[in-house]
Amino acid sequence: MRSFSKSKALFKKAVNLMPGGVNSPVRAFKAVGGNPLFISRAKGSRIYDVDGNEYIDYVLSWGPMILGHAHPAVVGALRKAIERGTSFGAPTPLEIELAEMVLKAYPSMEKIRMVNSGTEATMSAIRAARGFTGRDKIIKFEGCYHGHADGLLVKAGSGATTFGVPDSPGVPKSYAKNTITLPFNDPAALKAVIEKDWKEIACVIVEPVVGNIGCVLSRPGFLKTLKTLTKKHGIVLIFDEVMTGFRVAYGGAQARFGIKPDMTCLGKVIGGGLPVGAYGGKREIMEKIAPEGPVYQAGTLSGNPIAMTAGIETLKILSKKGVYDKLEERALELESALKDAAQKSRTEVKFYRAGTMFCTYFTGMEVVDYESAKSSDTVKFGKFFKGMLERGINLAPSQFEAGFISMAHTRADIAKTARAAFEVFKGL
Ligand code: HOZ
Repeated sequence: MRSFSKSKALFKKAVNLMPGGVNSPVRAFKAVGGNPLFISRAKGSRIYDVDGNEYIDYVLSWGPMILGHAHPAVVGALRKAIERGTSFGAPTPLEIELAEMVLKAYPSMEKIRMVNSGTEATMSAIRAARGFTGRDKIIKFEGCYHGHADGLLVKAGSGATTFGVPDSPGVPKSYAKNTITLPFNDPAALKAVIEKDWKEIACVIVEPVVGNIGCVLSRPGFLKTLKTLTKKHGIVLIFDEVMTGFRVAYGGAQARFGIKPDMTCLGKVIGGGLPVGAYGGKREIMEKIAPEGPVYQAGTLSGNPIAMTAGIETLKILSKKGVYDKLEERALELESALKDAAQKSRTEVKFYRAGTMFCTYFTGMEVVDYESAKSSDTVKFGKFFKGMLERGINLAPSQFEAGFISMAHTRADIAKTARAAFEVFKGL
């Protein structure tokens, strides 16, 4: 049995200092029971808690650490960058370097603005879309989570669903009324609303793979319909690729599925583990942003040189030939191994994957939207989570989050994970 006594003692202190003892709700173990692990360090595919326990990590800081933790090239570049100063509040060549790398990988983006988080990216992109179209309403899909800005916490996934508050108190009704929510993967519902109300609709924002209710893939044709309808009615199509960007392919979901949105939001991987977000898109939309245009958006630390450095070094490695083939191969190994473990243990699970994002649901239903994701037996998930943790496998402490694989995950890691899953499945 592993000891968690130091984590427990720290959590006891933390709950008196921070709401729920954490600085972001999804970190708490509320949905699975117990208290969060306090982490002391991480390297490659491994993460270590303050009690000295080692885990194979599939959380990867909720996605950014695609190279694995503390990659030597990133750490080395960061050391040098810190020596030169940590923030200037003025332009640096690093911003240009990262912007060029991103725009080259995402041809749908002609201009980009760096911000500090995914929340900032989506909030600002929506403001730009509203400023550009002169319309107020937005469409989002049930279970998609686009950060915690007012107006987006409506039928939101991630921690909002995990903790049963998809519609957060504190969001004025007057904000929420401008957010239309529709089921994901339902082209008829989308068509009906857009055909009727398009004159009022500024944008549709979507996670092209819904990573905030696990890992929900779009049905064939759904994203294409989205593109056709938005284009026809002058509605801005925003892909929230905070999770999928540089993750499901170097060019993100838009490259993987061959759909060009009008705007894209990024975060996670482009910061290489530091706080970064970005939004961008068509020139005529981005030209509305201050100081070029009247739509205001700003940030003291935006384009921070340390964060830019981590992003640049990460993308340099990811852009090398064969990296995504290797990632895909490893992810497929995990998929086959977990499906095999489920079959051999006669456990009813559904496993979904897009590149190196994945989720295991305990349901007999195909998971295609918010409602079907919620059909998963979360009590079983909690037992699965705990059993895996006891065996040294760190998964997200919620059914409604994606798992991630990094370049540092080895065949041996996958094999160990599958053995643990078999044992846990058998005991469920
Ligand atoms: N948005 C991520 C979860 N799906 C992680 C950030 C957080 O909420 O802590």
